[in-house]
Amino acid sequence: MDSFAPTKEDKFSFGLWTVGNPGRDPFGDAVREPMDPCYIVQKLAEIGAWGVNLHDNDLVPFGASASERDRIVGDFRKAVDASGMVVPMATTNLFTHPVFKDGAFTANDPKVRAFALRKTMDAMDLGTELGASTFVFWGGREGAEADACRDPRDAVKRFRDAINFLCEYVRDQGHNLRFALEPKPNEPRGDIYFPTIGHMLHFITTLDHPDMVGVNPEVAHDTMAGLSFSQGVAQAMEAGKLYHIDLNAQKIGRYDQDLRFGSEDLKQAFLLVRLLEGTTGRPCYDGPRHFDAHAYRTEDEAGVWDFAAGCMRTYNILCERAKAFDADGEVQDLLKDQESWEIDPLLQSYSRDNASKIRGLDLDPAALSRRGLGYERLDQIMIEYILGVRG
Ligand code: DIG
Ligand code: MN
Ligand code: MN
Repeated sequence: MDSFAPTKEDKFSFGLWTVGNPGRDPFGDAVREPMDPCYIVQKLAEIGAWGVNLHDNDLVPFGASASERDRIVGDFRKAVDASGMVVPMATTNLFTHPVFKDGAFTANDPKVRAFALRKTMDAMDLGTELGASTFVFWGGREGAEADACRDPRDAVKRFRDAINFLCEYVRDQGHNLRFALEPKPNEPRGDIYFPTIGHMLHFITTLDHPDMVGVNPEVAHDTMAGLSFSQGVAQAMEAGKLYHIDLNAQKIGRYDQDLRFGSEDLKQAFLLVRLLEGTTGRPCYDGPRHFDAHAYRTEDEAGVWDFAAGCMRTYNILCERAKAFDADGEVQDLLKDQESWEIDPLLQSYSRDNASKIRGLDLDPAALSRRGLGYERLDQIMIEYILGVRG
C-alpha cells in the first residue's frame, strides 16, 4: 500500500482548467488537444482526486443557448455523480472575453459592470446546481496600466458594491455559497487591485456581510510579490478567513507559473503543509486542498496526469515529514519556551496592575540579548526532515 497515495479524506481538488490546460502561452499555441470535461472528471477520479472545480465557461461555452447549457450541465452532473467526486468550488471567468478588457466589477463602463454581475449570478446558479459551497472571485482584469484611468478609490467602491450585491443575491436565492476572494499583484493587468492577502482581509471588513466572505490565497501570487505565503495564510487562518486555497509552485520574480505543487520552494511548501495540517497541534485548515496549477508545456496527456499525481503525492509526503518533525523530541525542546512567552497573561491585556507588574519585572536587556535561541539547530533539523535523512 502506497502510504502517500491520495484518498478522498485528503480532499484534493483540481479545476477543469488545470489538467485541461492545453499548453498555450503568450508566445505559443496550444500543444495539447482540448479535453472533454466529463473525461477530465473520470480521469481525476481514477488518480484519487476528491473534487473538481470550474469557471462557468470551462463547462458552458460563452454565449451558449439555455437548452445547450442545460444539456451540457446535465451530462456533467451525471459524470460527476458516476465518478464519486464532488464539486466543492465554482467561479466565474471574468477575464477571457474582450468585454472585460478594462475590468469587470471595476470597469469604467457601467454596462460592463452590469454584464459582469449578470454573468456571475448565472455562474452562482450553475455552481449551486452542481453542489458547490465556495465561490471564488479572482479579479484578473480588475486593475490598470494607465493609472490615471480611474481613481483607485472608485475601483474599491465598485468592487465592494459588486460583492455586496452578490452577497444579497446569494441570500435572496437561498444559495449555500461562501465567497473566497483571491488576491494577485499583477498579470494580466499591469497592476491588480487588492494585490495581497492583507488587502483582501481589510476589504472584507468593509462589506455588508463580512461573515460570508473569506480569502482564497494562491502560492504563486504571494511568491511573485516576494512575500511569505505561509505567513500570509497563517494570518488568514488566525482571522478565520481561510475559506479556500490555491496550491501550486512558483519561482520568485517571474510571471505566474502555476507549477506542480512542491516543485520549487520545498521549504515554503513544507511550512505551508505543516500549517494547514496543524502538525504543531494548532488548529488546522479543513477546506479543499485545491491545486490551481498546470503541467509544463512540454507534456503530452500522460504528462498531465503525472503532474496531477505529483501535486497530491508531494503534499502527502510533506505532511508525513511535518508530522515526524513536530514529533521529534529535540524540536519540541527547542520550541517549548515559546508557549510560556505567548500565553503570558501580563502581556495580553492592559490593567493598571499588569502595567505596574511589567514595570516591576527584572528585565536586563543586556542579559536578554545574549540569549541564544537555537534557531540554526531548529532550521537544520527541519532541512534534514525535508531531505529525508532524519525521522
Ligand atoms: C487564477 O489563479 C485564478 C483562476 O484560475 C481562477 O479564477 C481561480 C480559481 O482558484 N484562480
Ligand atoms: Mn488561483
Ligand atoms: Mn496563478
